[in-house]
Amino acid sequence: SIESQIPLESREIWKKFARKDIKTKEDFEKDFVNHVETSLARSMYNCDNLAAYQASSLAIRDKLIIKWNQTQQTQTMLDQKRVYYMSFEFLMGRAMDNAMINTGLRTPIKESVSELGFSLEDLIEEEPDISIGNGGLGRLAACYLDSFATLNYAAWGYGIRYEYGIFSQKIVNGYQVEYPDYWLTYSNPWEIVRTEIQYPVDFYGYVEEVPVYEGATEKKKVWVGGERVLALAYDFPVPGYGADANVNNLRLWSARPTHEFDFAKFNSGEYQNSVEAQQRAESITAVLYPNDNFDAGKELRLKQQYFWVAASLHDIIRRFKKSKRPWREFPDQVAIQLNDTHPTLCIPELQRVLVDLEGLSWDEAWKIVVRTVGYTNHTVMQEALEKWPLTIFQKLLPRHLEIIYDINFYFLQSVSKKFPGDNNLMTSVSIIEESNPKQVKMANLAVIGSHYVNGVAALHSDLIKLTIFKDLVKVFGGDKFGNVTNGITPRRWLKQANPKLAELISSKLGGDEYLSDLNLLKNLEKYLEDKEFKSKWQEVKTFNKTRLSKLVKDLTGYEIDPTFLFDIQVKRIHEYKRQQMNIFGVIYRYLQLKSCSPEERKKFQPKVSIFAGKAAPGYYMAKRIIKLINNVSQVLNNDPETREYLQCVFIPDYNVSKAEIIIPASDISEHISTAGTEASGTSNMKFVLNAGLLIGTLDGATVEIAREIGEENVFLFGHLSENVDKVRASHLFDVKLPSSLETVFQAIDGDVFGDSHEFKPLLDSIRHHSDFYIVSDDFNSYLEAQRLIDETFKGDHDIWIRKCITSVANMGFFSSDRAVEEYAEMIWNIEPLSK
Ligand code: F58
Repeated sequence: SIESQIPLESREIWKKFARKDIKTKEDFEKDFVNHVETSLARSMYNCDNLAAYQASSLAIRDKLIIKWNQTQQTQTMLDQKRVYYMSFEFLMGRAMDNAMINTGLRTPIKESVSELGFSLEDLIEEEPDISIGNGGLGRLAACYLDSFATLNYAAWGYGIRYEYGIFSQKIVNGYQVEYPDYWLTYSNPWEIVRTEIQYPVDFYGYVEEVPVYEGATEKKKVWVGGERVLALAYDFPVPGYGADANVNNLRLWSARPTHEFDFAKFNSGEYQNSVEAQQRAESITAVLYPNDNFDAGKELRLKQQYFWVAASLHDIIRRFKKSKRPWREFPDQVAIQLNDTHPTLCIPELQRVLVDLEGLSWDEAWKIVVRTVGYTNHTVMQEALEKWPLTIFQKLLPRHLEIIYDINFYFLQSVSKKFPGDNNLMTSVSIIEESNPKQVKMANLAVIGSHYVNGVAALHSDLIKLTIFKDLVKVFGGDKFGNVTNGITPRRWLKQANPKLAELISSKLGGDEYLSDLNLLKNLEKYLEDKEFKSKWQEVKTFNKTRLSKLVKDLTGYEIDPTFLFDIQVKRIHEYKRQQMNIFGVIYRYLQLKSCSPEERKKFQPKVSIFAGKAAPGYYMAKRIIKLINNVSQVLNNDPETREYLQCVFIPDYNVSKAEIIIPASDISEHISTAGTEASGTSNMKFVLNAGLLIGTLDGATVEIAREIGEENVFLFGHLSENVDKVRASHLFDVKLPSSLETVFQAIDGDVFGDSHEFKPLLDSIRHHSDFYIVSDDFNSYLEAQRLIDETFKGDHDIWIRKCITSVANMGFFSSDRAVEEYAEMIWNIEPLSK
């Protein structure tokens, strides 16, 4: 039973007035009006769309909170193992539509909202995205939360409540300009501040030796922090899918000044300074670092990481202690999953708490740490691996550095026993890099301090064993390393993003069950010969393309034609993702069109190339790519000779809610990274699930998509990952451009797309600086795949539609439900709670 301070005789009143769930339209309307009048202090005379969105959200949130309380009580009562998913980023997108869909209330609320004088679609548009993530990694975390709740796992997310999420992007004269994303402007109805949950977090200071107990001669080390801030908890309810589903928790930490006031300073007349120092605390959680697949190694970032890790562990340990179990049972009650290396400080922090504060022996503590922690890797790229200069570490976290040294010492001792004299191996597996300056290699620490390491797609998981963790595999054996292929939630990425397709599928499969059992999609194959079904399928695609055309018109002013082939590449802009190759392909097509007669032009499949994505503000090449795309758009869309056949647009400020409109509109989407560089990709899954086909390299999860839906349904091209090194080496000193690419470069050099100086670095990185991403080697094969797409799309359209239906039917594997179940069984050893 759960402890309560309410005396038994008082509990009847509590029960009598317990808040009732929203069941009917009337329940919702009553709550809505209540919130307008009291929570928002407005009335029917001044309730605008924003207020109506807020009142609706509050009403729905109330419902979630009731369920949230029940879920948490049940989980506490059952006292089963819990999972804590530690992610530095959660790219949640909008909450309201998702909450209505997951609770099954969308239809009645839509009616209620309309009876109350509003349109639900308008209200949804009032909600800002929760964009506290960069890209794939953060969105993956959001999909997993949806699956945890849907599948009834006792699993929480822990993260940071950044006040500024990923910057918002504007395009000015073709250039990216960044603006702050202050998403809390109108308060946030989806969060609940937990003023009762605040923990102190220390930084800096020094390490001291003190007696193990008062008067003892034996000494132990303790950390005396030099600066203290408070971590304040904000909770976000995460509803599972289904009328009776759980509501889980996402807990985000916000930094606050302590209440301790520096009276010494105050008395010496430095009131202002004293207050200012306190205020600086809040800067810790002010802003999300906008780098994607790149490590900038900044002190404030390490501060963010420790702040979040310390607060979360404190919270986890407090909950564990309530059960009064012995420490050795900690790993039976707690699983901590590190979403990349960002929360790796969990390892030395837990060791510190157990040894320094709780008095466990080093070995006892270390066993507990390793059994508790699991680590997911999301990249093989060197420049993205986190390393911290020792100097920064030493200053900010002096005791943790000592602990890391000790972990390393014991680890290397065991390595040298097993592999005596192998100094190269020791250097490679060591947590400390003996470079100048010396650095802490977080990935090595994460592997050494966890019981299992996984990659995020089959190819990627194989690659990490052969590359970055090759030597650690020698030490630990291959069984410590495995794969969990990423997945996406069909609730958001089918039902919410593509209601028309979801409805059509439901009509054939006899209900919505497939949304929580995605393998049921397989039954769609029965309708491959069903003419009416196929024509409806086409109608849905046209509807979605029209919907996107409207968005494009609103955001860019360009009018695109829904009868064109929509070719889409949306993701962070990065050289390894090769948006440059895509735009070179567009230019090649344009030059072809220009050079042929009006009659010949008619043979071309009309097509629009659509791009969107943000470049890290300091990533020069990525910004040049954006500029080139915009300049090409301007030329193409204004060329009366060719614009009936080829257009190009760059949609600004790509985010989750725009993705929900863009993805369902694709005929083809591009996943064309240099083989071996994209760990998984998840938009590839979203596009196929939304009835679009892929053009792609055999990289990341695209390999498995091809396996599941059939290679004949994917337009594959390019060198294989196992050959990339060889290909690279072959042009280390001299890159030979194929004539196709030569023609493209000539046009750019000839200022056809504006001042060529702006693009010189981009072209030079290929023709003069050894073309690391092997664009020159893959270009012709890419063009050939594009040609095949045109031919297939222009040909018998029935074949195209059958490919799409077959693809959707075989996407069951890519549900995040499957992925989360694999984690639960293989890594966390937990079962779903019975309802
Ligand atoms: C992405 N990583 C991978 N990192 O690039 C992508 O292939 C994969 O599908 C996805 O993870 C999910 O597994 C990624 O998004 C980041 O954004 C980090 C953010 C923090 C700084 C370092 C990069």
